[in-house]
Amino acid sequence: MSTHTLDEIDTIVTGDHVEAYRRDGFVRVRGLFERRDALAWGQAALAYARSHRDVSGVASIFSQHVNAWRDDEAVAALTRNPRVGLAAERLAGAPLRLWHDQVLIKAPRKSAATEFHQDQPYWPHADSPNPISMWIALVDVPVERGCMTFIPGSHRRTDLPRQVLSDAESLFSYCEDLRWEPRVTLPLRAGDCTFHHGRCAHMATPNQTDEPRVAHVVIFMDATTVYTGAPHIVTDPLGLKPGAGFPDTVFPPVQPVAAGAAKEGEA
Ligand SMILES: O=C(O)CCC(=O)C(=O)O
Repeated sequence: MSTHTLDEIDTIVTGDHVEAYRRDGFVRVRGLFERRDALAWGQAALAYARSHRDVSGVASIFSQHVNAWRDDEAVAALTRNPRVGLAAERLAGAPLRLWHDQVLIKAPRKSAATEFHQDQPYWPHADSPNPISMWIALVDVPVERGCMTFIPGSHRRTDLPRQVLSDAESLFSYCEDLRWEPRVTLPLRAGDCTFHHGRCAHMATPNQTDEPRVAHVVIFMDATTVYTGAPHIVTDPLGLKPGAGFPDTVFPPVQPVAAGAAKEGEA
């Protein structure tokens, strides 16, 4: 895999990125991974998706494979890559733990838009003010293939109920003001990524091309997040107690690593 060291996180995820993320609730980071590595992970993600059940319930929008890192070594090498957690913590400015990962594929030509929504209302989390998702392009993702669009500043709307990502009106029915805010659409090359806060409203365009859109999303929550007991595909089988923290085995904390202490592949 690539030759970047962890020292380079501070040069890849710059102070400007941190400022933009905290102001807008999202940011694009170019070249977090080498293109050839991202494309190889794309092949691994497609192979994983072919042999595992789609849990999305919205196959016309995307297929979704949750917690792939737990049973696929190649996917785990991306989800658990030290650069991913370090970049997320640098942007969030708080200690984090993994919530889950997901392979999201929009099928060629026949996928619909993922409509505007915030993520956090879907999750059984309390006391988690800094949730952050890394959405990494494992193929080139121009606008025509299903890249992400964000509403700057919408992460401050922490009062909204769960919105339906198959309904273009859902978010705006709860918050008409957001309809009139600017929208920022961010095409990505393979190896680029966007980070977004769990309350930042976002959508993704349909895939109108002949190639699948392959994205890998790694989602973090505050290390101190508490389980609410609300239903969720990730926590339902685990028998967690409402009010308890999340166990490290399934939701590992981002490991603090001293600058220069580890190189790629050594974590
Ligand atoms: O990739 C998509 O279509 C939507 C992704 C999304 O909603 C997310 O990562 O939170």
